[in-house]
Amino acid sequence: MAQFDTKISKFLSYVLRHQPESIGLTLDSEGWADIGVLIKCAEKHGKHLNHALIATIVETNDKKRFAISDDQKRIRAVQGHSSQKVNISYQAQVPPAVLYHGTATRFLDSIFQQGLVAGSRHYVHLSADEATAIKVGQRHGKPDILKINAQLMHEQGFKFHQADNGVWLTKSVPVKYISFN
Ligand code: HQG
Repeated sequence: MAQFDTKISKFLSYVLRHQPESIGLTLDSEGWADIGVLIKCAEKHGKHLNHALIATIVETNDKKRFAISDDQKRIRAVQGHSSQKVNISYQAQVPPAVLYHGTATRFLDSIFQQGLVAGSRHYVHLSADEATAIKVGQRHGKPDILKINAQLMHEQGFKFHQADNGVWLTKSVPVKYISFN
């Protein structure tokens, strides 16, 4: 992605996941924003967007972070929200037997005391493959990969969801389902 597009993608992540009110934007409970309104709100805050640019960013985004509605009128982030206005009704899905969580070495002590917690986001984010988990962990420092016994969690009643971009989501992961080697 070009540097300019990365900047816009970060701006869209910020307003569509975390702080829509920072530009006077309203998201519905499924996380959708009207694209025309988004363009106007962004313009008032010095960000020049248009429909074609938004469509390009949605299509080319490296992690497929955004989706456009079938009627082409609305946009949302597919996961990663912290905004309390949003509560996406993801379908419950059967997870793979094992999922991975990439984290930083400095968080391990706390994780093995409390389990994985969602923090400011709505869900703990898990990956189906280790390579993705390493990349996620690297964002925070020296990465370590935790293996999650998703099959047992599922059997014991924990709910899992998969966002449109493939990221697995669950509310929390107690210590007994986490292993590290
Ligand atoms: C850690 C990116 C201490 C957790 C990625 C993580 C992902 C604990 C950090 C998405 C803990 C939260 C999410 C505990 C969890 N004690 N630390 N009990 N429980 N943690 O950024 O999973 O580029 O909110 O291990 O690709 O790193 O934004 O979550 O290190 O899919 O699209 O607390 O963000 O996607 O960090 O990343 P984050 P994450 P985007």
